[in-house]
Amino acid sequence: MAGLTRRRMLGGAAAATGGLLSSKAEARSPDPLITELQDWASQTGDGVDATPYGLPIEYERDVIRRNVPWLTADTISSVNFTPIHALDGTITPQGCAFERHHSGAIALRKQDYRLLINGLVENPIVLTYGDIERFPRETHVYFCECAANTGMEWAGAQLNGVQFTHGMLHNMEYTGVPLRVLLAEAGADMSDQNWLYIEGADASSNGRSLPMAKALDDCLVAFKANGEALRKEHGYPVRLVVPGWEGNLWVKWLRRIEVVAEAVESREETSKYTDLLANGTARKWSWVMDAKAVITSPSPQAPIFHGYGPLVISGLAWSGHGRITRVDVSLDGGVSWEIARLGYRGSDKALTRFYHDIHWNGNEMLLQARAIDETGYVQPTKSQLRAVRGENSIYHNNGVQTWYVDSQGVVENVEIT
Ligand SMILES: Nc1nc2c(c(=O)[nH]1)N[C@H]1C(S)=C(S)[C@@H](COP(=O)(O)O)O[C@H]1N2
Ligand SMILES: [Mo]
Repeated sequence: MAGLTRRRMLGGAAAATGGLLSSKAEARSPDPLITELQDWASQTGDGVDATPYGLPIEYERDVIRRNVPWLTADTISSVNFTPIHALDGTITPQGCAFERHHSGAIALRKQDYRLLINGLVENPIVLTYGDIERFPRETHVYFCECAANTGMEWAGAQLNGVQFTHGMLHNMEYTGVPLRVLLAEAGADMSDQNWLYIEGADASSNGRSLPMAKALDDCLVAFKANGEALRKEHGYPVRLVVPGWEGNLWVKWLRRIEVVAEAVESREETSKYTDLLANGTARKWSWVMDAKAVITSPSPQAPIFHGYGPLVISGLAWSGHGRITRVDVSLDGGVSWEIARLGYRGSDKALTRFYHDIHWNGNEMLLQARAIDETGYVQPTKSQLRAVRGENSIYHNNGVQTWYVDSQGVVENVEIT
């Protein structure tokens, strides 16, 4: 892509809109949508009793979770993906936030809900849903990323859509009780070397060991997401929120917390969710999701339909280590980089939206984004990652993603070697 030229408009977005877009509008007139009376203005609309709980308008019916049928043997122990190519801002609506279950999503009534805290505690306790609502609560926005997100891309470009390459990701505003408050209620031995073994009420239980320090730091026993009850598929009525750490630790339908002196080394932290390295040994306890950014539009499912001129490049960035401080965007496959504009200041362990406004003249592009977090960590390229991790991995792929844009605006998942 050496001959690739890039033209940035000096006047920025305002100049771009004033010039090219308004002249196009003139060419379209007279426009019946402006000059003629339309049905929706000559008839009345739906009454307020038509939709007691709303769904997106039918014209948005493509903005849905999708699964990849060949990935798993059945849909019970499987995953679907958030349509991040079609969303903007940072909050993921629960209705299209990815689901990952090991034994299906269970229906558990609030009145049947119990949380047992036992093990190395002075008073083992059983809490009802109503009990949990009576402890002091907090509200925070956090991203949740499955460790397997982008996992299929270790072997090279595989899936042609950011929904599938990066959509095991959601970002919600959670309301819940800090885990440390409930541990104090049970009189837990909070020594630093202790662990918690956390289980869900579903058949898989998804048991995981959590170090005491993380439990005391920022984990939440959450019962609301984006202001409303958790959806069944996200763990109704109560789930654990483990900010910045791999999604597998975010135990849904939270049933039991046992304070233990040693990690349990369950299936989900030995046979699964460990990283097989080039030398044949496996790395365990790789909990934190390292900084990562991806361009959500344009992307294979969101090609450039509007032709040449102003183009908004947009995407998401996040880090399990804290705030995103900068996102760089490249149009030429990483040869040169420009600093993107952040939607608003990055917040701790939550998705950050970025924008990069360009004037596109039909040149082919190799689009990339890379994230930098508050620790100074810079998101690696896929080759840098493979040099350290080998090629046997499934989890924790945070390499820089490349989209090839052709002169027609069609976008494809590619990899630069
Ligand atoms: N009880 C229980 N908790 C669970 C799981 C599960 O199967 N059962 N799946 C885990 C995995 S692997 C991930 S990535 C997240 C996904 O959360 P979500 O379904 O709300 O997106 O939940 C985790 N918590
Ligand atoms: Mo996961």
